[in-house]
Amino acid sequence: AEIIRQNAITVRKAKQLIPRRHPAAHKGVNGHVAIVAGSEAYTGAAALAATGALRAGAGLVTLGVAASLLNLMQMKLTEIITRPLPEIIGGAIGLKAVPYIDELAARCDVLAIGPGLGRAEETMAAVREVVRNCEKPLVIDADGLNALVGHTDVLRDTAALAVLTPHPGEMGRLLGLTPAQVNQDRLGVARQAAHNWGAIVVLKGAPTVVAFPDGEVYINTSGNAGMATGGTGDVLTGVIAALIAQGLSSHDAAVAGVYLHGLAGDIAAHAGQVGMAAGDVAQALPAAYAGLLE
Ligand code: NPW
Ligand code: AMP
Ligand code: MG
Repeated sequence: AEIIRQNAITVRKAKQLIPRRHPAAHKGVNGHVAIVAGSEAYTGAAALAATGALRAGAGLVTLGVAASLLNLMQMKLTEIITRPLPEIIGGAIGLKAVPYIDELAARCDVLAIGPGLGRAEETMAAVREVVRNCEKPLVIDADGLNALVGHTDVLRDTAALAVLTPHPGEMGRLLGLTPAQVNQDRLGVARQAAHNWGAIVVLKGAPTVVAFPDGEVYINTSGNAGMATGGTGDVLTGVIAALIAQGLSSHDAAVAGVYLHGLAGDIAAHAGQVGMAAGDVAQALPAAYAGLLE
């Protein structure tokens, strides 16, 4: 059997990678994250992804969201810029949203797409079209990944390098495996998928594995079971996008992002693992980031 060289993502590694802020920085140099997320049932996913990006240091964050949800998101999110997108039904975006998202991505440094979008047929088609058209770094999560089931060829067709952040359920859907089968060989499964798709694969769980198309793999060492609660993955999507916006390569942003997110979870867990909420993880991000600058 092939011996796989695994790298641990240690605090030392994360400290090496985390972007330092220039004393004369302005919001422009800290990058602009575009997020396309949310639907009627899942406004929280959009809010958490946007907040994750903000709290991981993005200079600006613009959230594209179905027009009927715009006012609600404006009330929830003070610092986030909002853009209304054409929708089909139930706050789900449709194909008419594609040109608006393309234009948003063109004006931003990175596009994160997927949390809470829902699984309507036309929404899934719209996501695939956006991925095909995109020329900026991508972070694809949740229903953005569900849109790729049976269509992973779009990852080969696009000019964009994508970071995919599946949990074992989403990974299983993409590969025709059960979550248990994915978990039996997390390293091997993530590594093979990254190679086949030409994308960076962040296979979430305990522990999270990060795999690259060339076969390189990392295993995260931060995080805890308090993070096993709805919405923590949506926060991670924003975190990785924010690090790309601040100038890291998608490679380094994936590695440093999973550590930073887990460390924020560890800080939040000081108040107790049971009953921790995803918003607590987002709230702990500045302290986690500061810890990595020491
Ligand atoms: P089970 O339950 O054990 O059989 P889904 P989702 C499996 C949004 N959210 N190890 C799990 O297995 C998201 O962004 C919105 C093993 C089950 O089969 C999405 O858009 C929130 N198995 C949407 O909801 C907060 C694991 O995966 C399946 C596993 C649906 O996303 C919540 C469940 O996955 C949420 O983030 C593991 N570690 N992890 C909001 N407030 O707006 C997962 N599975 O069906 O993709 O459902 O992840 O809830
Ligand atoms: P999602 O299922 O998309 O909401 O993502 C869940 C997030 O929480 C991922 O970043 C997981 O790695 C993390 N997480 C969930 N359970 C654990 C655990 N037991 N230990 C460490 N991290 C976890
Ligand atoms: Mg998720």
